[in-house]
Amino acid sequence: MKMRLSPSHLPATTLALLLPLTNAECIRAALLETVDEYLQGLSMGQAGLLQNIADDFLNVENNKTIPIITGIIGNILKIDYNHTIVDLVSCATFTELVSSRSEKPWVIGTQIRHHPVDNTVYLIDSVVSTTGDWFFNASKTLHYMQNESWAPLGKPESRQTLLTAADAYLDMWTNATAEAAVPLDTPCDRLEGSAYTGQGLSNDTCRLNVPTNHTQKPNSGRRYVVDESVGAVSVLCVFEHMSPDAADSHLFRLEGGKLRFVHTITKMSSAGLGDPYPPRGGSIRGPA
Ligand SMILES: *[C@@H]1O[C@H](CO)[C@@H](O)[C@H](O)[C@H]1NC(C)=O
Ligand SMILES: *[C@@H]1O[C@H](CO)[C@@H](O)[C@H](O)[C@H]1NC(C)=O
Ligand SMILES: *[C@@H]1O[C@H](CO)[C@@H](O)[C@H](O)[C@H]1NC(C)=O
Ligand SMILES: *[C@@H]1O[C@H](CO)[C@@H](O)[C@H](O)[C@H]1NC(C)=O
Ligand SMILES: *[C@@H]1O[C@H](CO)[C@@H](O)[C@H](O)[C@H]1NC(C)=O
Ligand SMILES: *[C@@H]1O[C@H](CO)[C@@H](O)[C@H](O)[C@H]1NC(C)=O
Ligand SMILES: CC(=O)N[C@H]1CO[C@H](CO)[C@@H](O)[C@@H]1O
Repeated sequence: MKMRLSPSHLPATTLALLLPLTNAECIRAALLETVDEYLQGLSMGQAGLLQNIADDFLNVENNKTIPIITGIIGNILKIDYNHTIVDLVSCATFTELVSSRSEKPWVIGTQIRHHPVDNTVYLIDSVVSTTGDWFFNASKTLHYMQNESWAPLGKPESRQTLLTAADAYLDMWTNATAEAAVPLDTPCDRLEGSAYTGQGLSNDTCRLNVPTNHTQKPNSGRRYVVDESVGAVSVLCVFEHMSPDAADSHLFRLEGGKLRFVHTITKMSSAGLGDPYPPRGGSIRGPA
């Protein structure tokens, strides 16, 4: 009788050696190469520059699954600013970019997800905003984004601290005690579309205009990208408390355990986009 080799037959020490290897095979350079190809593709209006695409690849824009060639990449963008964070646990990246000088102005937040081990791309998931969206003004957004430092921290933030802060922030619409759990102390600057809460002063606060009605709809379908080294966490979700529902991107930066920057990109009028998410089922939050 043959013995089946299942994990329960492996000694614990072997398992301990195998598990970290799974994450180690998520290769930073491969993730960044895809970001580069995506940005080049947007600059040239060509999806064909994307390599290493998985068989089960999907392109999601503003919460709707659409063929990539019918989406934003069909435009030619002059990119003024791009900024990427890297999640080596979930094998994913988040890139924010501003294109203020194209035929139409754009501010875009994109999460790109890769299969571990072979690093093929299975999901490009974007919030794409333009004129008419929440506080939209690309040149103003550009001005503020360029003024901030998102450089690596001396001491990385823990994954759990980042996820807890992001969730507490996004829970403020439904939970009266969530605000107290967000490390919102000064200085903190929120760039909401192009609206800036501060003036670059040490007393800037992100408490400005936070929700006071805690019985609204939750911000659901949260998808996370976490980069401990720069203290950043990206969350894409649906703002169901807006009418109609809106596709939303929040990017948070913590310094010393406290919220320093918040960027939001909110696509108005994405009503009727009903494609199932997440397409692969289950949570894509990754291990805390
Ligand atoms: C993205 O930003 C980097 C600097 O952070 C720059 O070197 C690169 O050229 C930019 N890419 C595009 C397509 O604009
Ligand atoms: C964007 O903001 C800038 C600076 O406040 C302003 O000069 C410009 O007119 C605005 N653009 C649009 C399209 O509203
Ligand atoms: C509300 O937020 C607080 C602080 O984060 C948390 O402890 C509590 O569990 C939350 N309540 C619900 C119902 O999620
Ligand atoms: C921050 O300080 C400036 C200058 O002292 C003041 O004008 C401003 O009102 C203060 N802002 C807040 C949010 O307290
Ligand atoms: C709070 O939001 C809920 C859901 O949208 C709404 O029914 C309620 O009237 C709001 N309460 C206040 C005080 O605005
Ligand atoms: C976004 O996708 C979720 C998950 O499938 C769906 O429940 C929701 O209705 C969609 N939201 C919008 C605004 O289309
Ligand atoms: C990183 C950066 O450029 N920060 C600047 C943003 O603007 C304030 C106020 O003008 C400056 O003090 C910062 O140095």
